[in-house]
Amino acid sequence: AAPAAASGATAFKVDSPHVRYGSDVIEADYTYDTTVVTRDAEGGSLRARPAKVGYQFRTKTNVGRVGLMMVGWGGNNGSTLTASILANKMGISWETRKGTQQPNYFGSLMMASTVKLGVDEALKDVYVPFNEVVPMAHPNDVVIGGWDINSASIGDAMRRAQVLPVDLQRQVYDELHQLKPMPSVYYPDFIAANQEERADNTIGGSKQEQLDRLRRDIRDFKQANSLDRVIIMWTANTERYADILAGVNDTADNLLQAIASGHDEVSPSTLFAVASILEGAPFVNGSPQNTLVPGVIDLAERERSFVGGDDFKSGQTKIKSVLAEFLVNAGIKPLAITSYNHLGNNDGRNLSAPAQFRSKEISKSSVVDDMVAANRLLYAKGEHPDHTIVIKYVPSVGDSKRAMDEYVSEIFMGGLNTISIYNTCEDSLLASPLIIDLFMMTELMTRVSYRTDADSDWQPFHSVLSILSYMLKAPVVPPNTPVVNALAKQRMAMENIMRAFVGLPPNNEMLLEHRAF
Ligand code: NAI
Ligand code: DG6
Repeated sequence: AAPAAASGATAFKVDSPHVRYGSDVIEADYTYDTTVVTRDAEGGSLRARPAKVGYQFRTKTNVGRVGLMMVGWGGNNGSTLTASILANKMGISWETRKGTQQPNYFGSLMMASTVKLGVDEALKDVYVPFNEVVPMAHPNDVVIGGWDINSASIGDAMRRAQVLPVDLQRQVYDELHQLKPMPSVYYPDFIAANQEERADNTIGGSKQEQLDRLRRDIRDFKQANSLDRVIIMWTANTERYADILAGVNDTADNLLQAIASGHDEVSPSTLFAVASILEGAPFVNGSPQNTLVPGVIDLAERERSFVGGDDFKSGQTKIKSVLAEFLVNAGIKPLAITSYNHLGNNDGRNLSAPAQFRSKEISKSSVVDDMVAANRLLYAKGEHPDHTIVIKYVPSVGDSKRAMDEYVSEIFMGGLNTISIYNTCEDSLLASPLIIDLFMMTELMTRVSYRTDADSDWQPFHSVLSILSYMLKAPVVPPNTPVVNALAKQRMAMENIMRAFVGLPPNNEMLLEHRAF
């Protein structure tokens, strides 16, 4: 494979009077074309009006030195990702039964997929790496750190995870053994009781003192590694849902007060989100629980800091967000989606407790809602297919998750169509590249600002990064904005917004140059 580009490389320059390359910024004038629909009267006819909005985008091109701090660093995802980045960075290959295996970034949208740039003089498509449309951080250059309630070094955590091949583990162990997670916040009530024996690396004190400590950890990590910015990623155990309580976690001020008074309903993950926001560090929640309570969103908006979530969308749900869209958009009516999982890693163990399972059940269930709601020809208002989620803990399969899905749909003239899927895969090898994509996309958004014709001040995108939706099972979006679950739409949004940053029109599949000439 071609050598990976270093941080900040772009594959092309845009030749346009609307795009300006400065010494450290790219500025682009952009016209956003939309269609505004109005209704004449109740039940009356629709009118569609093409509309244009003028935007300017400014992207800082100097990526600088960037850090990734993972909460739950010693877990399967955290240790697998750290070992894999080291292998990529050092070009470490390993022996398998089939021969020598080279490291790669397969499974990362940014690192291993391409986007169509345009057509050349011979009308042939030209593709470029996704991460070279605009300057992006490169995972090989990122400084990694983090927290875990378990004190194992990342080398020992990698061995415990039993995910990567032994010959690779052997080569990276010594370096990873030097890496020790910082102590973290442990409230036994939020994760399964079966995790208690892991908790030998915890922070004491009051909630306020813990918050102050996490903030200091972030600042110290930045300073010790001379970092320009750091992204915080929750890849720790799934927590139970926090109750949303008026006066506690419903507004920024109430949440800060609840922390100061040590209220029980503030979860560890919410404490990390608050610490990140107050330090101006973007925070992404890779687990399903409701870390981003209203008070967190309010605080992020107030501090103009970024948050994203929830729950890495790695396997079964990713397929669901493709298949459900295909079926509904083909005019086929899913009646029942039944999804079974079993897995034997520590995540599966934690999810064997009812309250933690419930968090995962919620995030896995919401994924077809927007597709169903978009088709009133198939579904009456409020109608929904049966959707059942089952997860079982089977220790012997380890990280090799099994996922079984059955889709029963109504087809032409009352017929039934049943699709069954059986998927086997190392869970952490699916999730680790998602962490890279979330990190890269979030980092990019810290360097982008925009203004519109109506507003002359440069400003960042909204604090809630819905652009991360592709990588997340239950995307959190800005208040009162639509959730998009369909995978193709989520990818298209990322691709076309990044094209807009360099003044290029959105990609579409009209192919008029081949159909109307
Ligand atoms: P894991 O159980 O191997 O790792 C979680 C780590 O978090 C453990 O080392 C644990 O000691 C630590 N931890 C727990 N509470 C903590 C706290 N308050 N502060 C710091 N560390 C804490 O789990 P794994 O497989 O790495 O997954 C991590 C999370 O990602 C889980 O919530 C899982 O549901 C979620 N996820 C995983 C996916 C996958 O495919 N692997 C996909 C989607 C989500
Ligand atoms: C069992 O469902 C364990 C979970 O952590 C999943 O592996 C994870 O949520 C990935 O789910 P999905 O549906 O994206 O494969």
